[in-house]
Amino acid sequence: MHLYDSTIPSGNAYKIQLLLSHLKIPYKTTSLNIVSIPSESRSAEFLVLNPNGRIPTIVLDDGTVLAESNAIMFYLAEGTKYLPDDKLERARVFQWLFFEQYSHEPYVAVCKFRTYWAPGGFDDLTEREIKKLRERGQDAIDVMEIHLSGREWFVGDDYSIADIALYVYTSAAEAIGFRVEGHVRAWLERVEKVEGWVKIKKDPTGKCPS
Ligand SMILES: N[C@@H](CCC(=O)N[C@@H](CS)C(=O)NCC(=O)O)C(=O)O
Repeated sequence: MHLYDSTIPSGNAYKIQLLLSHLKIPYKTTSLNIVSIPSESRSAEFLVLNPNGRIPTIVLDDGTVLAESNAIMFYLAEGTKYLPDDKLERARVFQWLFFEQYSHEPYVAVCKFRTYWAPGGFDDLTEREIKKLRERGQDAIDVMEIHLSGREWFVGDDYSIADIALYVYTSAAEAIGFRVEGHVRAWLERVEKVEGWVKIKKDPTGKCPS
């Protein structure tokens, strides 16, 4: 398997690196410079693989290409303990994967990228747009705090790809100014104790401290 990720530590790519580590599946990596203008993920060569021009993208040994971090996790987790068999529990995993992509990642991940790497940071946004990013990101983390009250994991009694999807950017949230409270904090610590957990890759630019 071949994983296309980025030279800077992408949370969306980290989802795949984390799951592959839990599953002990070996893979090769090509890291694209997504901070360059244009991003290397927009090269003609890469657009043949993923017309959406984004990482993570995987290429299986038979040449099959798959994009979108949560779809890749779903594919890799099928038949493993990281994706439940029960119909309702699977639907609940999807509930959190869609929540992550619609209500969390567009705000928390965007704030992370702009804080550390985007040329000009937040400069091209109005005060109102910055406020919206911060408020919506905080709302998502607050929803997680409520859900985790009295629960160890997002779905059922076990760690699943729903936890991985929500972990990657939430673990970076406090350092970029979001409020992270007790239940989320305890859950972040639980995730970091799961067998096979690995730290996100180091930032070669040195801008992101994690
Ligand atoms: N919904 C996509 C988002 C992927 C995404 O936004 N990837 C970013 C890095 S985290 C990227 O490739 N940016 C480069 C670009 O847009 O040119 C997923 O979950 O995989």
